[in-house]
Amino acid sequence: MGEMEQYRIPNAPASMFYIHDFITEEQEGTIRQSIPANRWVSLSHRRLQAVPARLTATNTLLASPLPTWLTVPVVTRFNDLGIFEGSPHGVNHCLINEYLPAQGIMPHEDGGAYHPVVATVSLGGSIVLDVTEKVQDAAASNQDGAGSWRILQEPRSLLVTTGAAYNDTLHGIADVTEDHDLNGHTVANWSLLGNKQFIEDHQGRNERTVRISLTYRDVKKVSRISSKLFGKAKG
Ligand SMILES: O=C(O)CCC(=O)C(=O)O
Repeated sequence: MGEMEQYRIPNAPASMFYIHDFITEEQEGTIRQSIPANRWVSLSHRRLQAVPARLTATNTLLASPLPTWLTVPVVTRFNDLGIFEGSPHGVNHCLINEYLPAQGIMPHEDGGAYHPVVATVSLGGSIVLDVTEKVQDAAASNQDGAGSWRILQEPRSLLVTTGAAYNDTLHGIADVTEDHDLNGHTVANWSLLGNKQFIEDHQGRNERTVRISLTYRDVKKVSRISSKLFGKAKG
């Protein structure tokens, strides 16, 4: 991942990387139009689709290739940058989340079902991801004293989370209509943003609009059964 070093977020847990304008507006539009309208699963606070499928109860992926609109150009560029270098299968799964204003996701970790690299491409509006150190002391009932960082994810950007950032932190998105107090002191990836002027012009505020995230991962446990059943096995 040598080329990635320039994108490392300096004030965040090791190792998080941020690339603004990872895809073009045209590519963003093409991906948004390709998301199937009839595959959304609605949760109480957002809707999502798992591609190619949800994991089974034993966190196994029934193998099936990702559609081209999810892999070109995004996964091709991951490969050029070595983002999933050393992962067992490379990218084999993508979770698509859609957030309306005032929708978010509770602090959580992605856990052991995946190789510890997650690469998130953002489409639509900007959003703040809150990253918090996991409290190690089992007796502690809250996150008091834990380190926390705010990552601003702009449209068309890429955020890569790996290493200790993957293993030792929780991430979540507040269910607000506006993120505020955004500046060089409060946003860990401020120096890497594509358009900090926009935030400055809005007095450090980001008004939420519809945002879609594509979170690419490598699921560790893969079953080839579905590929064989549907005649897609490559050997
Ligand atoms: O939408 C995002 O950027 C975060 C998604 C997420 O945390 C997840 O899918 O586990």
